[in-house]
Amino acid sequence: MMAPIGIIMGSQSDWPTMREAARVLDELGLGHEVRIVSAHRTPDRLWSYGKEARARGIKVIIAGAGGAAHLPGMMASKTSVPVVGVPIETRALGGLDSLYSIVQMPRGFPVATMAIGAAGAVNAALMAAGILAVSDDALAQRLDAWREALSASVPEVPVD
Ligand code: RP5
Repeated sequence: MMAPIGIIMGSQSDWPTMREAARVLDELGLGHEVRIVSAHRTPDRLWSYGKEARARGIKVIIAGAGGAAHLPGMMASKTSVPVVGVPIETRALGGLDSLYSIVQMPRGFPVATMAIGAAGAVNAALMAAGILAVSDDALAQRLDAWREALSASVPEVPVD
């Protein structure tokens, strides 16, 4: 069966961050494919990925990019499949560049923009799971269990 979630990123260098999204999807038993798709270096790949995504059965796209981070927004321009954007932390500007590039979409083409870095990647996976869980009760139960396990792992008292 086709993976319902596409994780795409602008570069191999984004993978250590985006791998966090893949790990959470694995924990939730959610199928995903992973591809490097760069808005600048492989624009034709971006175009065909966006053009074919819905027909291929992709239901949510998680897109991570850093710097002049045009990938999530351009993907949202090419497909109406929901795009969740992850701003990658950058050395020069700490990821604020990525965040601003992704979040300030013009009216009509939304990108659901997460926090900068690994927390954003994890939350992108949880957001994608939440979207799919609207019409999948078994997944909703797994997502609730995941959240409960996280709550249960938080100690009441800090240790030295
Ligand atoms: C972006 O440029 C990528 O998403 C990456 O975050 C950034 C730097 O890419 P590399 O030069 O490390 O390949 O397109």
